[in-house]
Amino acid sequence: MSHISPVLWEFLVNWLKRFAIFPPEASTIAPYADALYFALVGMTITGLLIVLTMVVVFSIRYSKDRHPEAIQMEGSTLLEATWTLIPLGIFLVFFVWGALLYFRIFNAPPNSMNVYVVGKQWMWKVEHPGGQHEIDALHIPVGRPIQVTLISQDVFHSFSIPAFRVKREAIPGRYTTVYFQATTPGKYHLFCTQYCGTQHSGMIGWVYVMTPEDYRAWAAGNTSGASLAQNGERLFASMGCNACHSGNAAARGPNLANVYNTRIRLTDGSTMVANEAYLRESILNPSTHVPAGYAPIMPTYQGQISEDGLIDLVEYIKSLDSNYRIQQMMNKSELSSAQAAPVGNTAQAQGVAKP
Ligand code: HEC
Ligand SMILES: [Cu+2]
Repeated sequence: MSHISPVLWEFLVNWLKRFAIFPPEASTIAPYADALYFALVGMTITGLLIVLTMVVVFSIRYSKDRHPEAIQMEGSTLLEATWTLIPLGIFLVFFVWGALLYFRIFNAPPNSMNVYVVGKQWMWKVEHPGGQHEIDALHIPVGRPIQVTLISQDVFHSFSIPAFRVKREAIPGRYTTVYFQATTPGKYHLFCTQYCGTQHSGMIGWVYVMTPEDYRAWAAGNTSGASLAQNGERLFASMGCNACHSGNAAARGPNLANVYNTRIRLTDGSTMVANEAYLRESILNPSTHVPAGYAPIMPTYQGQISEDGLIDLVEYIKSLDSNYRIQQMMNKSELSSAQAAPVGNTAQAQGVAKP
């Protein structure tokens, strides 16, 4: 590119960087998303050039001067089959490619760290299972799969981290999830990309990707004293849930230990996996799916528990599951063993990530 003036070149490079037309690739899926994007752009430009060339060439070659007498063609099956099957083949390649990428983006690996994000006019509230809370900021360790469980407290929002090539709707009344694994420590934009009211443009924040040792120091320095599960346990007692869910054989409600992520058989014979969404729904609308062998006597808690409270309860019920507890412990010890060897720079530990 040396034949371009160095000033112009510098300007172009800076413009591309500053205006974030092309944000950095900072997650494991970013290069894959970009590859698909460029292939689509490339295919579109190729199609455009083919059509343009034909328009120009044909309008010269078959102009009235050269061909005063029109020749009528009654169609050609071969031609039509060709221009149908070739694009069909091309589009199917993109369909399969896109679908594979989609599954990759939306199926978090089972060892992911969980983070809850509640969207509300006009901020992102982040809750870590360890009890760390933040607003318009998300601190995560590099190189670990992170699963974000999203919900909105009011209108539709959209959780977007361009550098990770990740975007997912935050919907009122329903959990959605998105997963990513950051590859480079640094500070990245977090946006709401769904117009959600007058101050929508202010619904922005930063994602801080930290080395495991910095992250551990941050997590230790920012606990609110109680984990989400501990808050949930308190709420469970104060709302009287344990009156029916005591775990005793005589209890009127099902035992909630080890229900998380298991397949529940319902009274109508169907089954459902007791994921976060199922647990939340069971608290708000217990009659919508009644487990087999139980009477629909649980009262609805609609309007009585905030989204934050529901997250606490869900985390508490999850913490009753031994597999989930083991996973949490493994996540923790993996982070701490990464910390054991080199002594981390504590100046970076407060979340002042490198640019
Ligand atoms: C009056 C007794 C009662 C109270 C109080 C009660 N539950 Fe329930 N709960 C039940 C019964 C009975 C079922 C199963 C039938 C149904 O879903 O309606 C159930 C089902 C559930 C389920 C689904 C479990 C599964 O195996 O599918 C969850 C989760 C749950 N309750 C959580 C709670 C929470 C959290 C509270 C407190 C905010 C609570 N319950 C309060 C009786 C109760
Ligand atoms: Cu928004």
